[in-house]
Amino acid sequence: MEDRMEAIAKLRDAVLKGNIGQTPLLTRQALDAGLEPALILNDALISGMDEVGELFKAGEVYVPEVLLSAKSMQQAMQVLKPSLVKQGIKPRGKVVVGTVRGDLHDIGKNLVGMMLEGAGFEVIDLGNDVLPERFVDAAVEHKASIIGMSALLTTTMSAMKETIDLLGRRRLGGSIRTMIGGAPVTAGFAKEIGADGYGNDAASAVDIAKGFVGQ
Ligand code: B1M
Repeated sequence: MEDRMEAIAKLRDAVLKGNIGQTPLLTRQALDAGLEPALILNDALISGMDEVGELFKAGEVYVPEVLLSAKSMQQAMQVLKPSLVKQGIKPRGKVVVGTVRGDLHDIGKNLVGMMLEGAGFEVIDLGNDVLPERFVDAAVEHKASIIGMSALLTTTMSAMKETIDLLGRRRLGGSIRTMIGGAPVTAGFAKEIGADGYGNDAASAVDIAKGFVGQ
């Protein structure tokens, strides 16, 4: 029992420290020691990323540290995923993310995507310069319940409204929720264009997505 707890604590700590070299190894060891894949996912990986999110929100760690933690979690997931699939463990929800039309900035969007994955969501990343139609079509195709849009230019923010309007015209506004973010985006703008959520950082994006799926 103590060994199991120690294996989980070590892995959680490696995620927290963004130790990319260690997390796949520790995940393999935990699986080989017979630990449940769901326990490894929830108590080590997601729990570690949750804490990183809290530290980020509190201003105690910064973007580079969060990126390292997210990367270390992704590496661990490569090892863990086959076992999760075998056990039929489903993701928390599906989120389509992208940077809007005309906008090539993707660092913040990538961070949001990684944090969402870290929180147990399946993320369909459409990249940057994404047309409103593509956001909506991808959400329908992948049966995603959330569209997350990022914009870094004041001139591209209007594409967020176009996506939300398109969802409305296709009568999908009730089943697909929208959240938006990016440096020039504000809560007021989100309200004005009818977005369901606004995140001022990647950790809040995770909180909003959890709220959407009722967790
Ligand atoms: Co550009 N750029 N850029 N740029 N760039 C800005 C945004 C700018 C503010 C710089 C400035 O002038 N001070 C300015 C915009 C001005 C404006 O619109 N008012 C600007 C400009 C003008 C331009 C060009 C037009 C420059 C030119 O060519 N003349 C051009 C546009 C190209 C295009 O997109 N069509 C351009 C190009 C570039 C680079 C390619 C060189 C590069 C991007 C590289 C890349 O992304 N792969 C770049 C960069 C790096 C920046 C700055 C310096 C940094 C942006 C960044 O990555 N921040 C930026 C100045 C700045 O912001 N200080 C600037 C770090 C990132 C983690 O933060 O994306 O805000 P951010 O994400 C945060 C939150 O906002 C939130 O979570 C993240 C983590 O906390 N968040 C979400 C983001 N998306 C979210 C989604 C959510 C929820 C939360 O829900 C879905």
